[in-house]
Amino acid sequence: MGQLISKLNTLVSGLSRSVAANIVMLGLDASGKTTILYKIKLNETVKTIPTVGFNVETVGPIKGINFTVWDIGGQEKIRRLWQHYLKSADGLIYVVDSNDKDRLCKAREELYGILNNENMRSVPVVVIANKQDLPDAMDLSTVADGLDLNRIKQRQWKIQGACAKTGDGLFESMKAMSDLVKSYINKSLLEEKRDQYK
Ligand code: G3D
Ligand code: MG
Repeated sequence: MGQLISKLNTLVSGLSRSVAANIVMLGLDASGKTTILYKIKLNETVKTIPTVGFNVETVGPIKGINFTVWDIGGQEKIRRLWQHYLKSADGLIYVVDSNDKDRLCKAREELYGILNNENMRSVPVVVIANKQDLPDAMDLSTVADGLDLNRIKQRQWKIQGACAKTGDGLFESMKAMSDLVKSYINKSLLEEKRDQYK
């Protein structure tokens, strides 16, 4: 028993130094995923073209964690390919265009389609309510209600408002993801180890 606890402690203290995590960033087309990725990576607002496959970048926005962020195209015809990227996900960033009231319902359907995927088990989610700069943007509680976030029970989630063009709210989004992912990875590894020692 003592040996088990000391091994678990080593594991946890190792993890608290630095974590590498696979983050999948999804959301309907034009919600702002690619703009977010390159704002974090380069701190530049890039001219985007609709992403057909995926963009992938390793970013270290928060000390102690490196994210490999998969920004996957959101157009209807390629949405069914999303699941291939979910297998190794440690966290989901789900981007919503807060100005697109007409498709909030569609965004909700797609979100639960992803969360119900068997590979997503209890992976944590950060919802970025993007485009808060636009005058008619829905506020956070309207987006949260529209996505029915309170029905999410067996995973941790957070919603954060942002404007990808200026970068407002992106640090906070990454910080939230980093906190949730660290606790998710620690918990998964501890459970794995516990099973081994049973
Ligand atoms: P996607 O990768 O999710 O498909 P993009 O989305 O990053 O390609 O962005 C789609 C459009 O939304 C782009 O405009 C982009 O500039 C714009 N956009 C992204 N984030 C914001 C934001 O926070 N505020 C505003 N006002 N616009 C944003 P274009 O005109 O190039 O199609
Ligand atoms: Mg894109």
